[in-house]
Amino acid sequence: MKSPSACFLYGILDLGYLPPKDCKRTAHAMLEGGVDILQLRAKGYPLSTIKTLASSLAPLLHDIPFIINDYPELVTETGATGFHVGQDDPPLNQARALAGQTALGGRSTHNLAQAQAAHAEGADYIGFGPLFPTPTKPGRPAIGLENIREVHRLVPLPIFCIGGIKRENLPAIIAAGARRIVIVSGILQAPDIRAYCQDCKDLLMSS
Ligand code: TZP
Ligand code: MG
Repeated sequence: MKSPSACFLYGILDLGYLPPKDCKRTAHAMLEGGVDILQLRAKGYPLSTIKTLASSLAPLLHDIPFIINDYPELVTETGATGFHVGQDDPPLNQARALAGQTALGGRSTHNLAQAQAAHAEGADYIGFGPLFPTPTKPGRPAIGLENIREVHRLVPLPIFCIGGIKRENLPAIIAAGARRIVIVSGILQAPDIRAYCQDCKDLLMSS
């Protein structure tokens, strides 16, 4: 299994953008395009649907970490690798008690203090953003690019910048100090998902 530090392009199967029936096909295209770590994000879906879907996706991923958003209690029974939680969710150690001690745990952060706190509580990686306003996370204020370099200086974890990142603005985000990124809508709305991921991965790896 790849460790988060070996991951640069983080993709999300977000059921706000695709139905459950399209997840396998989309996951394949993302993996072919070089996505290193994949999350299932299923806001508003019943737990039973998320469990069934996650269980069907986990075997496809082999050495790619498979992360379930919001539900650490589903990690073990679905064969996922880990979980991702937000600022309003319980401490990592509580989530790990549900997910199993070897589960990867990620935390969303929106500023430097939250990023440092996530490191202190034992997160395996963090999300940092949203850099730009995004319809994928409505109402969440954008934090801009100013703190990207500083968060990398302060926090010795894999840091995945997120929010409004597209292939088109990726060079500017890399120039601002980002090394790892999450893209949701840019990938899921691309006419050729494999090629889109490949282009983004190439930009990340050549920086
Ligand atoms: N957390 C912060 S921004 C965001 C999440 C889940 C959504 C990012 O989605 P997109 O479509 O890549 O802007
Ligand atoms: Mg959450």
